[in-house]
Amino acid sequence: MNTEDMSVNPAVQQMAEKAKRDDVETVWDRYEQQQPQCGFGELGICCRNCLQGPCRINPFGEPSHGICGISADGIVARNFLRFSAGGAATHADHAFETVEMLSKTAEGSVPYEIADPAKLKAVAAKLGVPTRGKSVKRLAADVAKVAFEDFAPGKETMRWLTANAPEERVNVWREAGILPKDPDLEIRRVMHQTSMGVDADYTNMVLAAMKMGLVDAYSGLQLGCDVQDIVFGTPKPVKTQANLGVLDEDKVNIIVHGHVPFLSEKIVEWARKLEGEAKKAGAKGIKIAGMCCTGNEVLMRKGIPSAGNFLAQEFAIITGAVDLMVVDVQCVMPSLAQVASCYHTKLVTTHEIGKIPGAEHMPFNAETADEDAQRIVRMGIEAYKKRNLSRVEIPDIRQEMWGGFSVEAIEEIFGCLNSDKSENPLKPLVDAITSGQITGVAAVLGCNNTRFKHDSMITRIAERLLQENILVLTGGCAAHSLGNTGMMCPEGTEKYAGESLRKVLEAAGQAAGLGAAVPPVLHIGSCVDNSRVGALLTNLAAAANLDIKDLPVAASAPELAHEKSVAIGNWCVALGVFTHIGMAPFVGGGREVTRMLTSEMEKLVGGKYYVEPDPDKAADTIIAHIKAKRSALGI
Ligand code: BF8
Ligand code: SF4
Repeated sequence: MNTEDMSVNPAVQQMAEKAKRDDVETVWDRYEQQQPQCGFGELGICCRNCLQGPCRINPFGEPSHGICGISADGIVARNFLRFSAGGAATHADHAFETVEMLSKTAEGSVPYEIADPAKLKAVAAKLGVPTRGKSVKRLAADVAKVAFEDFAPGKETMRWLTANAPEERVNVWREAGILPKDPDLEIRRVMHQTSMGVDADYTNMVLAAMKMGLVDAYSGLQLGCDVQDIVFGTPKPVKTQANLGVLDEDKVNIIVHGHVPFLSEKIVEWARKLEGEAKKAGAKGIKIAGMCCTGNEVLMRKGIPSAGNFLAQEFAIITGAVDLMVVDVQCVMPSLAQVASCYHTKLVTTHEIGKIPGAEHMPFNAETADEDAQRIVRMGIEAYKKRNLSRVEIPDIRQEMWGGFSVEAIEEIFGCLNSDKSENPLKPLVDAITSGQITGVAAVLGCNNTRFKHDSMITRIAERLLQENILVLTGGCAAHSLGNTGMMCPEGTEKYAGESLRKVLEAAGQAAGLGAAVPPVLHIGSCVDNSRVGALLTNLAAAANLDIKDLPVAASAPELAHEKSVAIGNWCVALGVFTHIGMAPFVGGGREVTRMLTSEMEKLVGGKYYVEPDPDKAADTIIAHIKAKRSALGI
């Protein structure tokens, strides 16, 4: 494949050329080896849920049913439901780990502190946990207890759900029968429901998939994000840099990659403390750069630069300048071991469920977090000594990028435009939307996927939305894409925002004392931080006295790949949001399932999926949707 067809990012293109010269196999080689990909799988009409299979349906005739008698829609819905449960399980498990950490932090048995007692109090208040007279640690223990109870049986639904979702939504979900009881029960139930000879009713299974979206959102995203903010701090605007050019030829380069920030926070801390050792080894210091969602976590709170997203991970190592890459869980390509073996790069896995043959496994324990992080940083310094300078080529491409736009930060910034400070901080944003200065709000989120030229869909859609004066929120891998283009810094406001959006962002930046315009694409963080999108929409709807489903807003995961992105998409639909995705999540072989997801759901919950692989057509439709919502409101 021509390197220009792989990515819109010139730094990745340059490294793809180097990969060819260095004779390193990359994701794009394996993509080509997989062509043509299985048509049955793509349509979602193959089943191997029992040993009589695999069964497959002929979309044009016979066989029209599996051996057990299930229909095409039944198979498609069953696969879609299991896929959604996979996503919900990853986020719920991530969040559970953060709650264990919070509980241990409260006990004082791990070397972490509560960085944000104000957030702890706010979360406690939201949950109805009494705060008065309690020490920070006592309150943290009480909040952790409520979180653990959310994973236990015996209640109508999770407290994190009722504390965060608008009451109107909770009633809609209860009515639709999709209110989840607790994550462990619901995920277990889906595995049961989708086993052979249980559910054959596609409607029942599509609704259960929506329920998985709610499990994902409230026992995964919102819970994980809240706890991480409590322990590490709620993000505030921060300026950093993006793209492979952030790697430093003169320093020990360590990349933190994966999702759960407990280890990466410690690596950042110890990299600073061990600078002296790096200098003794002949380097000018230690450079930490972030990849994927761990990258977003340390960018949002510590201003650590972004090296790249999912499809850039191999190309970072191909620079020959990465001394160590440390990973935990999710979206870590197993091929990294193979790529690292072509250079001096040390690949370290740290999680008991995320081992890779060829990588060094170094278990990370909360109790010994400091020792573990030191060991890993020192391994990076050792590896630096073996760097082969003749193999090093770092693209001279980097871009200013801002992060740190938590809901708290967004409210603080726009609240500065209020002349009466007792007004709702989002009133200026609501006013700008009502007057038409801002057409609406869209979240452009999610992964990379080899079906699309890397970052091409994400960047084009965001560019089109900004031209139409639509404020864009971003997170996950999409944030790295948009950071690289320059849409996430004040110059991006000048270059990409439509005129009336630009004026609002300039005024807000000035009022908030940022010294520059607010960027037109706001980085809300990692994928668990997508809860911030839900929270902002909830608060916007409250400030406007409307339901979320009536707001001029949309969500888009243009290059979605992971099961998590589908679980999140289901939540967006259930929230009442028009949700664009760049490809059908293996449901095309089920006509009725497709109809439910792309049309019927709207009647039930107010949101629906919209599938479109062409970025300009997708942008046209998202813009038309937002404008239609405006018309319906008479604005
Ligand atoms: O949680 S956007 S490829 S890195 S799944 Fe993965 Fe997708 Fe990237 Fe983070 Ni999110
Ligand atoms: Fe075939 Fe039914 Fe078994 Fe699936 S569950 S493999 S469709 S017999």
